[in-house]
Amino acid sequence: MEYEIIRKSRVDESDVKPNLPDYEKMRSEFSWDSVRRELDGFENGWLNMAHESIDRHANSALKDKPALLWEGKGGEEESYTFSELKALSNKFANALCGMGIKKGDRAFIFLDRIPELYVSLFGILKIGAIAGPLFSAFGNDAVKDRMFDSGAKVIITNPKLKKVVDNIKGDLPELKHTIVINKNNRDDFKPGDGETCYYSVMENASEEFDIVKTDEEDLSIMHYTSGTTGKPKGATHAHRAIIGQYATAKYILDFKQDDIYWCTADPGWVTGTSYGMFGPWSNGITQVIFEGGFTAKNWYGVIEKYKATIWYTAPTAIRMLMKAGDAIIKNYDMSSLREIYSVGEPLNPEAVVWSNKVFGMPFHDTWWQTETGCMMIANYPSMDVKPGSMGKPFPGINAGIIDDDGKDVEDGVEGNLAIKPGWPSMFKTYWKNEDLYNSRFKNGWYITGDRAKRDVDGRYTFIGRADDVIISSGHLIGPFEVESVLIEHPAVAEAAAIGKPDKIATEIVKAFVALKDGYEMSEKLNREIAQFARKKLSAFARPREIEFVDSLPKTRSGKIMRRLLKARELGLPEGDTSTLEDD
Ligand code: 6R9
Repeated sequence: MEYEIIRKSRVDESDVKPNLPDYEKMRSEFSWDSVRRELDGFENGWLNMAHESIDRHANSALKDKPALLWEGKGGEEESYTFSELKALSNKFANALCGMGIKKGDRAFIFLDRIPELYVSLFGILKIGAIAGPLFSAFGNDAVKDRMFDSGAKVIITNPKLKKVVDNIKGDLPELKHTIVINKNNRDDFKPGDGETCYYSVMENASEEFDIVKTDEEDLSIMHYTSGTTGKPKGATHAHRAIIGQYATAKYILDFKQDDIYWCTADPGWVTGTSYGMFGPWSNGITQVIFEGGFTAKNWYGVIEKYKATIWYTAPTAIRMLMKAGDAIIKNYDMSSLREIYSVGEPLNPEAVVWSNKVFGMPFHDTWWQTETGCMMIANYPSMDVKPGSMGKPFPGINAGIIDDDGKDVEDGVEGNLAIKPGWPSMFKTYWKNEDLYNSRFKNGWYITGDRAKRDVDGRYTFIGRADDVIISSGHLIGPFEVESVLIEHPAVAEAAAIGKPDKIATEIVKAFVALKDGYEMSEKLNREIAQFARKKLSAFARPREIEFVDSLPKTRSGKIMRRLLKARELGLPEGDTSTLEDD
């Protein structure tokens, strides 16, 4: 189905001038070297992500500007300026040094979204150690695998989550220190063997610290990403990542100094660090951190209360907001919003059209990966939005669509989405897995593992993960195309499509569908949805089977786990499920 292009107000008619007013012009003039010059590293002769994000502003006129506005699960509120974050992260850096943690050591963070998570992470970067943020919802095995693989020396956690650490520390010979943040009950923690009370060490630590003069190639942060098989792998970044994060946040998220930004992602997911810490803070922006969970009321409440101007979220959440209905939005004042963005999964065109209707602005889709470190393809505030399109490559990024031999394909033809190496945020390695890292490069391209096509106007359309693509009667079908049609049906909240082996067609499309509140699963509704899809999809792409489910299996970053649905359907081993959301 063709969606109408959403016309953005012309640059010269709006009161807020976009940082990237003219895409083509910017593309022709862009240089990463000039971006470097906007940061301190160029002059310093060393580059450190914590310096660029925090200290650079703490040493400037922005020192008393709030960097972090925190709202806790129980409605508690705290606010930290750039100079406060500098002093606290300096203290934590001193505390780590006191414990013998050194440059290159791995330090993991296993916490809810509390301010101390951010303080710890910047403290780790300041001593040149490598930060490994984990989702607080991880269980024993997920934490153990990551800590073991990375050989982490220290973990920072809270009294509740420490139980997980206690369960697994016998299997972690390299783990020497557990730092416990007993935020809600500061006097009530008696450290055991190898344990340190965060508040005691912080109290005694100095606020002065000389940041370790890291080279831009020194390692800074690692995120474990799940593959289809085997254990998750540690995609590890260097300090140079900040250059890409700073530039993309400036030109895509389009920050202005008085913006209030809210990124809904947890730092266990790369979005929660690249754009929940480094992107906004390297630009000196105030951001809201909301510890609480998702409900439509909570989220609209955060936007209203903090008068958020820029909002970065993910399709799963957007679909849940759509499911909650339009009426509830009228109870909140959303007028502060200026631009809204999405990442993590294909953004259904329906969701873009919906946002334009209810918020008066379309979600801007952005495409990138843990490995790319920063946004690669995006919709820009100055550009019209074509629902269903991921947008155009960031100036300074060369993207391509190539066939399996590594050759360019023509516009409009599906192929492998690839990026020319050399951008500053490109990952440096998979931890202790150089072969796998090398296998991601071919013919001078980094192969993303996603399939896509470039339209004649230079916009990219997502087809699917190469692993998820369905082959039916010789045709390649992207699950996203099928799913997007299904969710246009009024009863459908979310959908996932997989290929089910078939003697004649190789595979047929099977869809799993979760219904919106107020709809009952029935044979009749099943047939109705099948008919609805049949009208809008080609004969190969229409789902031959539709199964109703209460919800779809997703990762903690909200990605539908199609491979898990497929494994379950076929009775095959489920593979790595450590990121499966189970609440
Ligand atoms: C940032 C992040 C990366 C994979 C990526 C792709 C999917 C991300 C997308 C998208 C369609 C978008 N993905 N953004 N698919 N449209 N705008 O999500 O990193 O967790 O490593 O996942 O997510 O399949 O390859 P990560």
